[in-house]
Amino acid sequence: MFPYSNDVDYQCWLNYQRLETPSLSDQYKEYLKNIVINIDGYIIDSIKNELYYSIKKFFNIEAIITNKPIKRTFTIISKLDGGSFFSNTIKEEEYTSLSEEGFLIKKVENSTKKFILITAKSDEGLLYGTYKLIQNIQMEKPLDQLNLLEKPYIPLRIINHWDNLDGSIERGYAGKSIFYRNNELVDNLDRIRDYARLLSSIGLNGIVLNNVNVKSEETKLIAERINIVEKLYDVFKRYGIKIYLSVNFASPMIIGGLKTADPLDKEVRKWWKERVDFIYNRIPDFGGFLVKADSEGQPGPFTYNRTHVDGANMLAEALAPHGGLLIWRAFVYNCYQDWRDNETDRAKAAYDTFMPLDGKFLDNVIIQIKNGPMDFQVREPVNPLFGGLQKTNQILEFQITQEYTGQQKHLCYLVPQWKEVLDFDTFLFGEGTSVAKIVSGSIFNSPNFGIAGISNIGDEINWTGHTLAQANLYGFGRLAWDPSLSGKKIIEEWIKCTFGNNETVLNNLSEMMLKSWNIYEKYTAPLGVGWMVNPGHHYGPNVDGYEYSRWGTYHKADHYGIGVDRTLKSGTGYTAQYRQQNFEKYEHLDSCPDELLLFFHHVSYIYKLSNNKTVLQHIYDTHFEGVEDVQWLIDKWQGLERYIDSKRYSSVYQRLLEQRESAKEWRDVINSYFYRKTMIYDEKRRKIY
Ligand code: GCV
Repeated sequence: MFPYSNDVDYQCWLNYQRLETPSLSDQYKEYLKNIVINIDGYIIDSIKNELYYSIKKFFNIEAIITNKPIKRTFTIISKLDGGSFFSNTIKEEEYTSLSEEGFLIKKVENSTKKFILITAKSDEGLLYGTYKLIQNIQMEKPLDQLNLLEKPYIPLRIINHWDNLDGSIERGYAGKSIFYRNNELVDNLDRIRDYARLLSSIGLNGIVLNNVNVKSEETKLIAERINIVEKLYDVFKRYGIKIYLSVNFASPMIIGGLKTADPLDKEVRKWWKERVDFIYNRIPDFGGFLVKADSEGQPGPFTYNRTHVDGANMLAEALAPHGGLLIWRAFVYNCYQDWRDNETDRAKAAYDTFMPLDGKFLDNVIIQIKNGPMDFQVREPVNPLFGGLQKTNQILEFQITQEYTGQQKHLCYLVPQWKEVLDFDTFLFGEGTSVAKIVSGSIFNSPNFGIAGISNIGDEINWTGHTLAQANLYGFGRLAWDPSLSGKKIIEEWIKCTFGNNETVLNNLSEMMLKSWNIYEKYTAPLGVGWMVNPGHHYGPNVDGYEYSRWGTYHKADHYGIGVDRTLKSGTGYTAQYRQQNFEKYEHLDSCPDELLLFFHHVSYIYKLSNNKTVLQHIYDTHFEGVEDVQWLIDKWQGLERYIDSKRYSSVYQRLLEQRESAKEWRDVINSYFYRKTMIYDEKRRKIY
């Protein structure tokens, strides 16, 4: 029986603490003593285990699980078609509005019995409903209000792992892989099972098991090392999570002995078909492939003068008979490109590559698009492919792992950033075509749309290194399920389930979390310009550190001004990739939002922002404020010392101290760089090092 470790930090939001209100605890307990489950299956077994375990932890009782009620009061988990006994308690409209993965939770009372009902059309729906009921208990929601109908807004909700078989994780900041060690699967799979529990408790339904940069050992996962995948499949399927693999486009050459990987070559096509048949023979519910092609050294169809359509469709054809999906990343750019002509612009690459291909991909191909046009910077505009593509399935890709946002040493709750992306109006089909709406697939009438997040977990006992970074994993799942949830609502849920229902903790911590992205932004690269990090590992300040800057600094700072002119009028023309309303907004200085000013425009340091401050004074001020704000975070956290167990308290505290030192370094490096460039004093005459 789980969990693999009893450490409270390990349990994350599933730590099932005793309720603080005894009367409510008694009410719930009455219903949960007898659990009625009248169906079988491996997902159903997971439901039974989770209920049994949580009830034991919440109430210190052993629930009796039966297939018929043995008491007058009970909780029943049953499919919608599960018999007449409760069917007249469900209204017609409830029945029709439940989707395949949705669920209904109700409290029912009549003269002979009282029960909580969890019902759904699928086992997955029942599992999600079970976690919801458990969450309601943990959040001490009154039992009387128990009447919930939920369904996910976005069909594909996938976590991506950049784990390698040797146990390393690309851009991982919380230890090694929980899956692999020394080119083998780890021996004990219990921790992986607990990870599956965490993922399905927030409604995720897919996982990519290996890094998109696929090296030779990982290439064998679709051949002689398939047993590793099979074992992982056996864990994840029990939690309704489909598995996907990243594949190397040159696999036919690396492991197939062919002389080419040309997607139009007959032998290559046959080879992939046989590989896919082989996989489905072993893993009947296999989700499909994820491919990074022609990007950062990965092979792709360009080698053979073929297009991304040729490459993606070839793989999709092999997967289609099995219902598999081919997810192809739009993160395609030439990192060696010479941008001195002022038109060449990395930000334009994804749109330039994929827009001409719109409508040419097969139905089971999905283009996975990073939230911004560059690479997960602290602030970027929304990728214009959202709002561009009209006839192509799309997945939105977020980075949960904090590569550019403090590497889980800094506190940076990313949900507010993701919300801005999801709420962004692309104007694709007129006003109101938000990114969330696009990736829900509803306007395209297709289930092959979704959201993906690069995982932030590793084998550190608390999964994410920084305890508070658990909230990013939690928030990613919750937003994927329901993008209309606010950052505040999500963080409050997370705090209650992770730390309990104490008011002071809830207030202080939610304020800290909600401000943290903004604080991080203040002391790092200003006004949306991005980068300014050390090359390679991407931690800490380095104003000219962009690794592909052989053609000049990325931010184009000189003595007079800073920023990248991406306007149509005088710059790279990137602004023209947006629909008219957004084009107008970004093209013109007076309408461009301050926070993205330097992403879109090159301006003088004395250019005035909307608050009447000059760009330079803004840089100075925000960098001083950023450090002060980190001190504020520390003070707030110190105010919680007596409410939080010492282990979690002190590990977060240590990281906040590290954040303060790093923020000071950022402040000093950035401010002195711009002071030396401009020789313009800080108006407040603060000391600039
Ligand atoms: C997996 C960025 C990261 C790389 C990552 C790449 C990608 O460039 O620095 O580590 O590679 O994005 O998303 O493919």
